[in-house]
Amino acid sequence: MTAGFDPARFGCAPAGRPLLMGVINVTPDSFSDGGLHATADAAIAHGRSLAAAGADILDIGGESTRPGAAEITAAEEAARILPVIEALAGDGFVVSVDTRRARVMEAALARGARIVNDVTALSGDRDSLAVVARSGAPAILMHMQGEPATMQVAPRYDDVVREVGAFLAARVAACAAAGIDRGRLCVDPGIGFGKTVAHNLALLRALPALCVAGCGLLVGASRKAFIGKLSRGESPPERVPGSIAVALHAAAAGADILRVHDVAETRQALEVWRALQGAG
Ligand code: HH2
Repeated sequence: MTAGFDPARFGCAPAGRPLLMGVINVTPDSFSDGGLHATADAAIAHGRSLAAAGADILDIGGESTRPGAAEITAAEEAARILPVIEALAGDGFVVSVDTRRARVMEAALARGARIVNDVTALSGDRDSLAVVARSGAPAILMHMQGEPATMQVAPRYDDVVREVGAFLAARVAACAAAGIDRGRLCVDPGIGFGKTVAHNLALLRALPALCVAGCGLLVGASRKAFIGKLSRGESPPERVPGSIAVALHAAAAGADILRVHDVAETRQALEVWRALQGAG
């Protein structure tokens, strides 16, 4: 765990291992599970099963950010996720909303979401900083190069670790200037968002260098394409073992939150890893 991270600020009890954020995509087209939980009822059932499997946080998104994904309207996004957020928050689970739109953040927080997860690090909508500042909610700031529609066409950096680290530090400073203190922020290198396999590996090897003082660190590598590229070209549901390898690596490097699709499998691996560390 990083020095600045307090699970209580994110509504969670200390776990002695990274917190697990279970992914719920209420979308027809997500890369990993597109269409599987596209109705509210299916998404709510999936959220309950992730919580039963040991998720600490349920991350609910209504817009796919997979490479090449088409944008949808805020109204469409809200219609997909709000009933799901209301039901799962009503059950007492800690819910985060995965959105880049301030209007959707505001509506989600009003329906019981407690955390804002933004792949644009609160830079994609000019009202996001104010909405998060006013709400008092914690937020996750992720790095992305470009836009989902084109980000994987030709990602380019001179020094990916330095550039992603500088971006995250700058966004934390922008949050501080807007009245959002570091203790309620997590930074995230944005694995797969405008990055080649080599960029993803460089970032994962340098996780401690990407931390921003006073903030937590989140890693989301679950089922992503680079895992198949490093192995035998497996499809997203076949990338669970590789995802667990990244999760254990990130845990050892001090990650505070892991965003994963396969909660039961990751949790079992983490509990055994933790016992082997002598913390068990
Ligand atoms: N990855 C995805 C979406 N949101 N948020 C954070 N903070 N970090 C991530 O790495 C991250 C994220 C992409 O995964 P998924 O939600 O499964 O796919 P899609 O965007 O196609 O719905």
